[in-house]
Amino acid sequence: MKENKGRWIAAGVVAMVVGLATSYATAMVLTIRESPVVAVAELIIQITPGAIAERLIRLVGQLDKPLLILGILLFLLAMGAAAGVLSRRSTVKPLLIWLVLAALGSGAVLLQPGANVVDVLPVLVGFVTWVAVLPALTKPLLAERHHPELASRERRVFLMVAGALGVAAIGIAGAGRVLGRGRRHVAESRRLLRLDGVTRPMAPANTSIGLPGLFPWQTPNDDFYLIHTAIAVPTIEPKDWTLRIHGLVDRELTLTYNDLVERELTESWITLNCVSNEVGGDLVGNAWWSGIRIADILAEVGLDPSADCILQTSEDGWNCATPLSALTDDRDAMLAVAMNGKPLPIEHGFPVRTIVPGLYGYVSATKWVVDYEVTRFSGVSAFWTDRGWSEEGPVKIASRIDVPRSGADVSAGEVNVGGLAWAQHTGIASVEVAVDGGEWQPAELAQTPSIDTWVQWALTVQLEPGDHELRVRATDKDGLEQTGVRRDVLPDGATGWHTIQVSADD
Ligand SMILES: Nc1nc2c(c(=O)[nH]1)N[C@H]1C(S)=C(S)[C@@H](COP(=O)(O)O)O[C@H]1N2
Ligand SMILES: [Mo]
Repeated sequence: MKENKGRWIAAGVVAMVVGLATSYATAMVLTIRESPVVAVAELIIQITPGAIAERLIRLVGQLDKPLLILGILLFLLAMGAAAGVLSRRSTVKPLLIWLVLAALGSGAVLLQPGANVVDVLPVLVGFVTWVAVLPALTKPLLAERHHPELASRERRVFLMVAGALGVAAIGIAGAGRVLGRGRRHVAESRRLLRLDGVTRPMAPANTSIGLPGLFPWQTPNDDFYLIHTAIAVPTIEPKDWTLRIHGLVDRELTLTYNDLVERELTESWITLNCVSNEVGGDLVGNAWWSGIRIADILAEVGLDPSADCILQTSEDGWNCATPLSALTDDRDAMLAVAMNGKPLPIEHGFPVRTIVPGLYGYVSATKWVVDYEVTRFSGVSAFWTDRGWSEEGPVKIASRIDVPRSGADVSAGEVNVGGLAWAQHTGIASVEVAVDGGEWQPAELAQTPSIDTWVQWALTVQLEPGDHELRVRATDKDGLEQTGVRRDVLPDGATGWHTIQVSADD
């Protein structure tokens, strides 16, 4: 029997279009990013060799990006058509097409600066749509194959389903655009925001120990680790933001964004840590923060002597309790409005977050913060402490080997070893490395502007040919030596020496 391929192609193309629409709508509503198709276009631009890209751009001028996206869309429609044709004989083969495309999309999304797992959701939604829609469309076509006598009825069913889905796709994409407009507008507000007094210094030169391959002392915003429970990142316009300070205070205060940024600004280098950072892990970053000292604001509202903490709440309902002592002593605990000289990135808490040197983020660094309740630890419960994490969260002393990487092959003889060490708000006094459990050898330390940042360290060790184990430990400025006892991140941060294996060749 001669079958009309056209409708199978149409089925695949419609499934593709509906999937692109749901994926686009998800990106608009849940994320602050463009659709995955744009991520793929950006990846292609990135990996296209410069000379070719230049020639192409000269050829098509300003149209390079729209043309690239059009090309990707045409390619996707062709893939949809192929999936439709393949579904005549197989249910697995079209699935493979969807899988490969979803993998490519996820890869492109995750390679974007500052990408988060949530940013993959649009790809996932598109994939599920493809998988669900294609069989719905091919069902009448299959029915027609088995019951030729019903052909004209099934043909009508097919046309109706395809038409309805096409219309739905337009509706979904349009609705996503409208719903997502508010979110996207915040990105624009942030871009246009000018913050008087926010400076953007270079990392002081003496903070670098000068060993190639080390992580930079200053972490760029795009590389800064991200931890939050919110699925859709809160998007708050500065003009709509307020912080209510209440509870055990003499005078309740509600600050607007302008009230806040009109105050005197404090700026400092502060390293932020996640309590979930494993030994040797990278959930830690160092930035130049600009904000308003919390201690000054608390002095204004007047604290009841019985209070011992502030229950901080963010716009998305996440909360944590922070000891008042850390908010009122001489450290630079601040309501931060800028990170590395730029308004806070949306994912990092725009427009205002708390930063407290020396405390893990889960007990202090509330992003999108909107409420401070001055209260007592005995009466509060907060997101992570309800889940078994410790009420107190001072950062533990830690050190990490970044060069060489664990498992690396190095040349025997003199080998440069280096990394980072931190003990925020106490400071690092010394770092030592031991080879194969031998004597601890002192490393050289770079400088730091304060005790609130990590420090780069390096030394040269002698390695005989063969396999070796390197470990590092630090000592803080109070004389506390980092313990070698291995402890899990739960309930109050990991301990233990970072230990790596290297192999030295002749
Ligand atoms: N609103 C909100 N703020 C939050 C969190 C969160 O889940 N929601 N996570 C905290 C944790 S556990 C850490 S380690 C830091 C991480 O900050 P970053 O994502 O800017 O690196 O934010 C803190 N602030
Ligand atoms: Mo964290």
